[in-house]
Amino acid sequence: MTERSLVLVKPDGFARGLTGEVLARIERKGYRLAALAILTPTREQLAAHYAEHEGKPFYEPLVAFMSSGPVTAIVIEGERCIEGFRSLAGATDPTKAAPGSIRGDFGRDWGKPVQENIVHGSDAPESAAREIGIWFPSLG
Ligand code: RTP
Ligand code: MG
Repeated sequence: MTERSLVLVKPDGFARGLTGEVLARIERKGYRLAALAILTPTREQLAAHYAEHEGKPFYEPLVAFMSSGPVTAIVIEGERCIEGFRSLAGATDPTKAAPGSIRGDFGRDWGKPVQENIVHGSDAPESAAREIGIWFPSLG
């Protein structure tokens, strides 16, 4: 089924100049770019985006990290692109992520209280719709 997914190049990926690399991998895979923006997330956007993690030990460091600088927000489109992008991204823990994946090729543990793992990708059609509404209200 043709889906949309919300991808973020997180502040670590943006600062390291990996936005182009992430976009190239998305395009080489055959997914289409439907929207793209560079912005520094507000606490309100992050509270909405990460509502499911509120109260967890990594929540505050995660919000601090994600608001520390610009991100690239991208809407991608394609058959099963939600699962497909998570496969391109690799495991959450960049030390465990398989080589060949974005996190496996470029991520590692920096000894910080939150995993800095370069990208975010929606994990289900419902969360994709919710997240696209947060980052691109005009597409909602
Ligand atoms: P994402 O939402 O960013 O695509 O990543 P994910 O589904 O693989 O991971 P999730 O469980 O949704 O966690 C969201 C983000 O929080 C940070 N995190 N740090 N210190 C930790 O143990 C820890 N756990 C999660 C990561 O940045 C993760 O991507
Ligand atoms: Mg997640």
